[in-house]
Amino acid sequence: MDKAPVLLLAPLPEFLLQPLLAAYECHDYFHAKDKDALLAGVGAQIRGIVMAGGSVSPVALLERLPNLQIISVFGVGYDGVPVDWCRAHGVRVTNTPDVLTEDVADTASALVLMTSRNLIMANRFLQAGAWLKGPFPLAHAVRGKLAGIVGLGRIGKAIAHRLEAHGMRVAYHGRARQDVTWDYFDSLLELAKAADFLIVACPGGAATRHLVNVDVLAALGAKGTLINIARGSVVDEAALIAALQSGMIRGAGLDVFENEPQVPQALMDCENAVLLPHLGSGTHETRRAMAALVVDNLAAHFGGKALLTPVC
Ligand code: 8YV
Repeated sequence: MDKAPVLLLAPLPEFLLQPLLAAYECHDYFHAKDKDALLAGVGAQIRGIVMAGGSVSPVALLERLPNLQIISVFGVGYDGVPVDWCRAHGVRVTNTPDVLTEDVADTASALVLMTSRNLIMANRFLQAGAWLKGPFPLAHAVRGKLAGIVGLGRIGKAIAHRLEAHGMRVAYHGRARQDVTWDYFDSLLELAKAADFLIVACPGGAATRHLVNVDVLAALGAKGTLINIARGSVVDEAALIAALQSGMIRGAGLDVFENEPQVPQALMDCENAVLLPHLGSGTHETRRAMAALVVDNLAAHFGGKALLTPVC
């Protein structure tokens, strides 16, 4: 049987690439020098796309793939996919939910601890030999503090449980109140005012772009720390840098950025920010489970079976 032609929009790990190469005629759009020539050559045959959570498949690209049937996202976030367009054009979309929830929540809770206890600075302090001259300055406890979670989905809930285990109080903001015991704030500004840690765990995309703006940061105030493990687009990064520089907020712990992998030097220069290279789901175990979902969803689709994790 002929292998279905598939377009790869992102660099993929070997454990995903190998099964894809075995089952499909893969065309590496991400690394292609002449992307236009690649599309002119094979665009009309392409039946599937594989992309990462942080990558984009713009309508202008999809319009050049008249036989596209499925987009399989190697990630839970599909804000890079024009889902309405896909629905209207009968293109199915899949992602990799659940398997990464615990790792991403671990990363959020690590960022809370790293920022509150100043652990990165403490590590640098020791390595620089400063301990020999005196003790490291005192930090802040998390116990009793309020974690305000923005977006109480699967990942938000997993973060809430972890932070409760650290003795924190939890409240949340989202589109709707949920059947949970944590306090609901229908106003993000009010949640930011109350919170010691404002933790962004909502989807990215147009609907949440710059949801955390200068007003929210001002409400979070000097007692507050912003944590973002969701998408850089949710936070106005320029406003955040200004807030960190001026002391408007106490600190930030970020795994995601507006223009990854570019991180503004001004942000890197902020000593009150802990910055990670989008590693929330980055463990051997989780990335392999995500890869298996990508492969299994594609196999289900091309085998005429129901998708395991359909978005649409
Ligand atoms: C990954 C992500 O970094 O799941 C997502 O939405 O952004 C991350 O888990 C990415 O998709 C893997 O390349």
